[in-house]
Amino acid sequence: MESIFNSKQEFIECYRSQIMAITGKDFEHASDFDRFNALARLIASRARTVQTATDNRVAKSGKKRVYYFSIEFLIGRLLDNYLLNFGARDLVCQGLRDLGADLDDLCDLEPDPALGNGGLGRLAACLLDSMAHEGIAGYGNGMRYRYGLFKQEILDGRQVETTDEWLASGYPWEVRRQDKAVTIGFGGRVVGYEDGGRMYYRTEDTQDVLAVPYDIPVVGYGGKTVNKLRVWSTEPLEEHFDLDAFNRGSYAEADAHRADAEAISAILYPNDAGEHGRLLRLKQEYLFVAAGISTILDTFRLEHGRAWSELPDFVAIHTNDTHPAMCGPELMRILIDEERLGWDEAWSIVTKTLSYTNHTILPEALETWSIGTFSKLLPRLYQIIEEIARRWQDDFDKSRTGWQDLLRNTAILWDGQVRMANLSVICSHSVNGVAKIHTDILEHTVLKDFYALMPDKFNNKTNGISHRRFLAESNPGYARLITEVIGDAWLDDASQLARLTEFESDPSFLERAARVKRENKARLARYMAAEHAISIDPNTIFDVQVKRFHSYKRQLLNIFKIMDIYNRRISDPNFAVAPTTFIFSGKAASSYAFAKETIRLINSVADVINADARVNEIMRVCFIPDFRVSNAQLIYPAAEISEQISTAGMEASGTSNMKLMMNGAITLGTLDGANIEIVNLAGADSEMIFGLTAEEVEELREKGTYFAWDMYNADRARLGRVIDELTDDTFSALSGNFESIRNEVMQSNDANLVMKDFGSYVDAWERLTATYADPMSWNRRSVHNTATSGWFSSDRTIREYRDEIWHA
Ligand code: NBG
Repeated sequence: MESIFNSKQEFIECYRSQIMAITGKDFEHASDFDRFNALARLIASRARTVQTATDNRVAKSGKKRVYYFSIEFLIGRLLDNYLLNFGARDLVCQGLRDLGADLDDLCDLEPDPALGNGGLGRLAACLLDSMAHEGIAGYGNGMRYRYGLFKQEILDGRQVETTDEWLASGYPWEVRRQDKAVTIGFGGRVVGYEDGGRMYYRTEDTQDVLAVPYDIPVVGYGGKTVNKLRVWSTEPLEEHFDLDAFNRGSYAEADAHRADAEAISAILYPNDAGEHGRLLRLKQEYLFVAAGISTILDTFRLEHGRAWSELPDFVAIHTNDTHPAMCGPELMRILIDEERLGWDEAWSIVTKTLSYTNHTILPEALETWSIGTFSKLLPRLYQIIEEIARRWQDDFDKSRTGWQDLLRNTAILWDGQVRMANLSVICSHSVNGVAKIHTDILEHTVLKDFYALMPDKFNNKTNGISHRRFLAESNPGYARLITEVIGDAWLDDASQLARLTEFESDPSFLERAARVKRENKARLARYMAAEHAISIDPNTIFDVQVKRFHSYKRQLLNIFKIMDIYNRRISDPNFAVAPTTFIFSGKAASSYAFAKETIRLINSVADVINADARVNEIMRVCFIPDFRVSNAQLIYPAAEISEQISTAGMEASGTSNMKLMMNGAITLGTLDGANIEIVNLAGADSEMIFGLTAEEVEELREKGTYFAWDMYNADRARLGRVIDELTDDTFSALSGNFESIRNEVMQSNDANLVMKDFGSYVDAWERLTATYADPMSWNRRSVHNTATSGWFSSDRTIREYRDEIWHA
C-alpha cells in the first residue's frame, strides 16, 4: 500500500510545520491537544487531496453514485482508523515516538461524536467504511447534531443525562461548506399557478432556515478512495438580532431568532420508547432529506444536465430506516414542481432510484406522524403524499380476495396518521431486512401484505461490521498475532480469517491468543480504574452485555441470573461457579422508565454483591458508564462471553454479537437476529444457545396460555426469590426498591418471557462457564469464532447491497 508520507522524516517535517501553522507554537511547546489537533488536521488535509482525486475519477468515469441517507452516523474516533486505512499507522507512530509523543495518547484526545443511538447509526458508519474500501462512490448524508445524544453518568445507581459538548474544542475532520448551503422552508401555504396549460405549485410565506453542510472525509482501506460524509447543521437564513431587546437587557430575546433555527440541529432524539411525534424531529427529517436531495440534483445537473430519465442509472438513494422516508415525496416535488416532469415519468424515476432498509419489527418503533402536524409543517409535501396514497389505492387490484385487508394494511394515510414505513416501501424498488430471520419476519408478519403484493421487492442483507475498526484497530495484539500466522491480507479481505482454522489446534498459537485476551482484559481494567475508580479482576471470566437498554434485549434476564447465583452462594457456601465479572454498558432513552430502572437495578445489585466478601471470590458486577464507540473498542476485545439474550424474534440483527464474536467471545444467546447466522457459521459447539425459539414464542403468544405467576409458583426457591428481592429491600440501598420492575414482570405478565427463559438461561450459563476450566478447549472455541467471523465484515454486506440493490 502506498502511504501518504514517503518517509518518517517527511512526516515529522510536515507535522512540525502543521503545529506551527495552527498554534503558532513549536512541537515542544504545544499541548497534547494541540498535538492531536494538528495531527488530525494534517491527516484530514491528505485525505481531502485523495478525496478530490477520487471525485475527479468518479466524474470522469460516469460511475453511479450511491447516497446513503441516515439520521445517524455513529462514526467513532477517526484518527487511528484513518492512519490504518492509509497504511501510515506504523510510520506515524514511530515519528511521534522520535518526537517524544505517543500515538495512543493523542488518539485518546479525539472527541467521540455521539451522532447515533446504537446499532443503526454504527451500521451506517461501517457501511461508509466499506463503500470506500470497495471503491464505491458512496456518500453519507446525515445530521450534525451540536450535542449529539446525551452523555450518561451514573449517580446513586441512576442514569443521569448531561449534554455532550463534542464540538466545544472544534472538530478537526470537518470542513464547513458555506457555498453548498441550502435554504429549507417550513410551513407556509401552497399556491397554484398555470403555465402552458398545466397547473404548477409552489409554497409561499414559508419560515426558512439555512442548512449548512459540513463534510467529513471517509478514508477507504488501501487509501485509494476517499469518499465523504455530509452532515447538515441549521442556522438562521439572515441575522435578526434585536438590538432594542438587547439594549433592554433581554439578551435571550435579542437572539431568539438564531436560537430557533439552531434548535433543529441541536440534539439527536432517542430512537425508542415513545419519542415519536416531536415536531423538531420531523423538521430534522425533512431538513436533511431536502438538503441532501438538493445536493444530489445539483451534482447530477452538472454531470448529466436535465436528462432526468437517466437519474436511476447514475444515482442510487438508500434510506436507512424510515427517518429519510420523505426522500420519495421530496424528489417527486422537485421533478414535478421545479423540473416540470409529468407525474408518471417522475414516479418511475423516483421508484427506480430509492431503496429502503427496515431495522425493527417493534410496532412502537415504526414511525407515524399525525396528518394535522405533517400537513401544516410541510403542506406541499403532504399534497404529494396524498396523491401517492390516492394512486396506490386507485391502482389496487380489487379482484384479489381479501383486497380490503391488504389495502388497509398497506395504506400510507390511515387513522389520521402518515405511516412512514408504508411510504418507504411504496416509494422504493427494494426493501430489505438486516438478518435472515428478520427479513423472514418482515415478509410473513410486519410487512406481509406488501410481500403478498410484491414479493420481488424484498431481500435480505445481513448486517456486517468493519473488521478493520473492530478487530485490527481495537485489538492490536490479536491483529498482530493473526497477521503473523496468516499474513495481512485479511485486512483487505476478511474471508482470509478462515485460514486461522489451521491454528485452532496449535497449542502455542492458542496460548498466545489467550495471553492477548488476558492483556485486553487488563487494559479494560486499567480504563475502569482510571476513569471510574472501579476495580475489576482480569483473572475472572469477562461476561459482557453491552447495548442499548430495552426490555426486549432482556438485560433484566441477565441481572436475574446474577441475583440467583448470588442467592445460591449465600445459601450454600459450597456452591461453586467459575469466578466471573459481569459487565454491562449501555444507555436508556431518557423517557424510558423501565430501561432506566433496569440500570438502577444492575447498579444496586452491583453495590451489594461487590461489597459482600462471602461472594467476591466468585463474582463481581460492573456497569461501565456512557457506552460509546471509543469505550466499546476497549470492551469487545476483553470479552469472553457475549450475552445476546433477546426474546427470540425481537432483535432484528444485532451487531455487537458480531463484534464480540470476531474478538473471540463465545456467544451465550437465543436463536434471534444474526445469532442464528453466527451459530450456522461457527457451529453449535462453539456457542451456547438456550431458550425459546421465535416459533415457540409466537405459538405461546397465540395460545395465550403463558402466566408469569405459574413460573413464579413453579420455582419459588430460585426464580420466586429473585422476584421477591425486587421489593424486599435486599437491593434497595441505592434509591429504593424496584416495584415497577416487579409489576412489569408479574402484573403485566412478563411480555418478554424473562421468567420463561430464566431456567434454561442460568443452566446454559453454568454449563458454559464450567468449560472455562479447560483453557485449551475454551481458547480453541474462541479462535474458531474469530476464524469463522469473516463473513460478518461489512465489506461483504456492502458488496451485496452494491450487486443486488444499487447495481453500482
Ligand atoms: C437496530 C436493531 C438492531 C440492528 C440495528 C442495525 C434500530 C431501529 N434498529 O438489531 O434493533 O442490528 O438496527 O440494523 O435501531
